[in-house]
Amino acid sequence: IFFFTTIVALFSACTNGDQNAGDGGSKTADPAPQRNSPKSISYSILNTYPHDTSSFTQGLVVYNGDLYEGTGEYGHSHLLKTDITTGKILKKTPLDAKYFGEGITILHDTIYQLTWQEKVVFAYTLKDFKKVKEFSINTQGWGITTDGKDLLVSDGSSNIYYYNPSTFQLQRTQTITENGSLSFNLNELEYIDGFLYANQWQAPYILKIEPGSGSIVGKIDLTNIWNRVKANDPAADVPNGIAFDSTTKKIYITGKRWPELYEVQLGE
Ligand code: DDQ
Ligand code: CA
Repeated sequence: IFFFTTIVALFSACTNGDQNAGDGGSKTADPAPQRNSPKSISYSILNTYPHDTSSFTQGLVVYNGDLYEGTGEYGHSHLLKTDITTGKILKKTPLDAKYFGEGITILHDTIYQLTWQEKVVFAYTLKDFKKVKEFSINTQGWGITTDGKDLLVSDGSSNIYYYNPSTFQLQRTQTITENGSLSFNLNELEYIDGFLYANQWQAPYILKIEPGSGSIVGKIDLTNIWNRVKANDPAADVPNGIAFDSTTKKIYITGKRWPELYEVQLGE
């Protein structure tokens, strides 16, 4: 029990302790959570591409056919543009060492990058990674994506925050539930065909969420691929990173310091 408690304490040092984190008051009433068990969603790997193992992947996006990645760790955080199939770095800019970079998303040729505990969000031009704006938010920053209108942000709690992209005014907060119970540790995000997908930190799952209700309707279990990655590369950390090419409809996944990026096809 002592060992277990110690491990739990170590883990929680990195989690968002404030699991019911408030957000400044504009929380909207959620509809009664649906009590439906999520379906298990299968996947198959269509292609495997190189991924830089120095990337502590915190955000992953495909935009105009290129891969964009936000990486974390103090002193190592970057914003990167890479060629999907070769993994070759096309553009790269560092964050100041006082920031731990987190999720990224791109809307209307503007790149948004969260920071973990610094509560700062950076906005850059797509073309030259020029920093054009800085916003501050009231919560930690973990994952971010867009539904084409708002920016959707996770903070490691069970909340998804909807922000206006030009002002970063909080529009609404949605709690995420699995079979009626709150689901925690929502991390890297991707909006795909009307559903929100989320890596769950330190779990092998990608959660498929119905954004309107916040209900988890499906789960992709990455246990097999994660075990294989870890067996070949002990430095590989948790699965993190989902990117969707809305033009080709291809889905890519990876993890923190994983040597590979996978193009996957989801089953029913
Ligand atoms: N997050 O991605 C889950 C939001 C943060 C992960 C942080 C794991 C590394 C911890 C390093 C500790 C430095 C204070
Ligand atoms: Ca993503």
